[in-house]
Amino acid sequence: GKVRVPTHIVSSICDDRGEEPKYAGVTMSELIEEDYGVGDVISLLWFKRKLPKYASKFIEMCVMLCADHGPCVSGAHNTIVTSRAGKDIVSSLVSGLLTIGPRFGGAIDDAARCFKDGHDNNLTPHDFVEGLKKRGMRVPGIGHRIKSKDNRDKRVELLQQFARKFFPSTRYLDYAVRVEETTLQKSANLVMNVDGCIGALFLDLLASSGAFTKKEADEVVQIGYLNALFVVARSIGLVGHALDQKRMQQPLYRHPWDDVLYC
Ligand code: Q5B
Repeated sequence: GKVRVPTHIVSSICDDRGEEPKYAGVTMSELIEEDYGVGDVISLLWFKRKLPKYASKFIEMCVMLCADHGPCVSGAHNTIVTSRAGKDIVSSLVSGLLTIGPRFGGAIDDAARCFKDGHDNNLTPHDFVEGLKKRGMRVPGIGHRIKSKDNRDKRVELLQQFARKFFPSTRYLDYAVRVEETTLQKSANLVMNVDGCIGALFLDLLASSGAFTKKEADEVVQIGYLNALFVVARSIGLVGHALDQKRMQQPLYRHPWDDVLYC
């Protein structure tokens, strides 16, 4: 029979060989004619499937609501400083993106892993929180620098409202809310943050949308797809900050001496 030389790359999400490229089998023409949105494109290229309308709308909401959170957060700060140092858009963007991690914007995957573990093993919220504490871990998806019990994060409220209206089940979100009730007893700023809310709601989407088998849902959580949602979203804002500095011809940034404790 025919012997094929082994390929160096195996790729399964986008085929660009025909008359028009296809995302997971969907042609560019279908994308446009059938009114696909950015959420659908993310679904096709990341999950290799079209998700129900409410699910792609939820993905789009995550992108919209996480696109920016002002100039003071770690990512925007780095981007602003880099742009003011005269660097190009890509350098300014990546210097901001590199701050995304376990403390800032990159706690979504760990929040999903932890909430899944706590919920699926029937841990009480108290045992869940204390278990992480014993392991020297903070609860991922809980806590915020400026948000608190009396100054809730509107983004979290909007995502929760949407999910309660359209998701078939919100059992993981409900568990995360019970965890939040426990952490709020410790300190007023230990609220569910946007990372925690997206992590819990994505678990609900994976478990209840009917679009994923249990094995596929477990794989998404294990591989860690969800921090990438924050990365994609915040890239929009970071590019905005880089351009904003250039538009206003801001000079090289130098931090003031009087704001440094020299010791
Ligand atoms: N403590 C977020 O901390 C922050 C605790 C905790 C148990 C916790 C912290 C944290 C987990 C990671 C996470 C996503 C670093 C945050 C985001 C996007 C953003 C950002 C923006 C945007 C804030 C004071 C005391 C200490 C700690 C204890 C704090 N968190 N204990 N579990 N989770 N969370 N990150 O206020 O006894 O004094 O030692 O790591 O989910 O990034 O807008 O800014 O859109 O850009 O700096 O929203 O919560 O407080 O570190 O001084 O801690 O609270 O152990 O206890 P803070 P710290 P003790 S959303």
